[in-house]
Amino acid sequence: MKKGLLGMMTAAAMTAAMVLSGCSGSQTAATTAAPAGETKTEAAKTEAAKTEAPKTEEKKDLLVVGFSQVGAESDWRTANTESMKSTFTEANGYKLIFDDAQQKQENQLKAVRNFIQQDVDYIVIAPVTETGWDTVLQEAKDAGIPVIIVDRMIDVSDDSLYTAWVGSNFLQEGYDAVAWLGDYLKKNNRSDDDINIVTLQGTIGSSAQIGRTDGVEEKMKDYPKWKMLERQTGEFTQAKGQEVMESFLKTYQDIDVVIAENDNMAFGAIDAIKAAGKTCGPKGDIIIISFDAVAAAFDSMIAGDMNVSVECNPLHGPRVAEIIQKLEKGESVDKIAYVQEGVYPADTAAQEKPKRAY
Ligand code: GYE
Repeated sequence: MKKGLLGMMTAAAMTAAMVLSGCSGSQTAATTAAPAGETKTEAAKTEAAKTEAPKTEEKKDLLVVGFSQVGAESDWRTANTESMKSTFTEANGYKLIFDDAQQKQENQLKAVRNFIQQDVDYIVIAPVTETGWDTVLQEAKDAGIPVIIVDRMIDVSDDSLYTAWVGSNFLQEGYDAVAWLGDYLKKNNRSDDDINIVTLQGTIGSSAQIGRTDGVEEKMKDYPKWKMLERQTGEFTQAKGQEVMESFLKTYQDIDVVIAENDNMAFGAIDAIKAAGKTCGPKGDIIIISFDAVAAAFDSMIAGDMNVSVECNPLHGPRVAEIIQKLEKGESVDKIAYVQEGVYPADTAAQEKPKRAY
């Protein structure tokens, strides 16, 4: 762990220093600056580090990042974890302390407090839910440790409790799903039909659930013939998605569309539909709309089971690293940064699949 002058400052002095420097919370900005009188070129420095610096010195220079991850509930999450782990490596100048919260916010709060105790350089959180963060983030702020939020958002009373957020526009994803369905029904001359929809929601209270549910609900108002029969959470997992879909199929005889708020729940729903002797996908009875667009969703579309997946990009490792590097240099960073995403219908799947990175 790197400690310098700033690491010894009191929290109040630290806040004052950050305000004065216009830096949005880098604890270590000053500690990485070259000492006065340093004249070596970058290349010479690298060379010197290779030959002269003892191993322990190199270790000392690593930026310590504590990352509290949601869990391992989906393919998206696996890709996200992989992106973070392959970015925050010792070779790249980091020591990553990774914590899997197993989808429980209480575990995240413990992890963050642990990071504070270990006096890490940065805390990165992929939050399970939006609310409940004020107290622990105040503790991080008091300790002078910058917090970066990734993927889902947080809802805090004071925005200065985190330095930056990067992730997806989940509301837009919900809008995109409705726009796709409207077009699809039109192309299939079903615009005047009554359309019955069920939704498998993600973890209740997570931004990905809130945005996708609200986005669909808002835009559905333009389609008076569409009816949302029921929404229930499948916790973003395949097993729970299957279980909830089984119960939907028992309750409702005439489901036209399933909206699964992630691919893994859609896979579970597809299994349930097949087990009930029904069909789905472009040639089947039930339309499957999903979110994430992970590799397995493309396989499902190619197999003819899924109709569309609205992209949600999990490759946040390099994005978070870029934020940290800017903070290290004392540069300002965007408080909120959305990632650009697309919509992948089944008829594009075979062509797109080879280009996918996750
Ligand atoms: O859609 C889902 C994962 O927060 C965007 O979490 C993420 C969501 C993603 O479990 O598959």
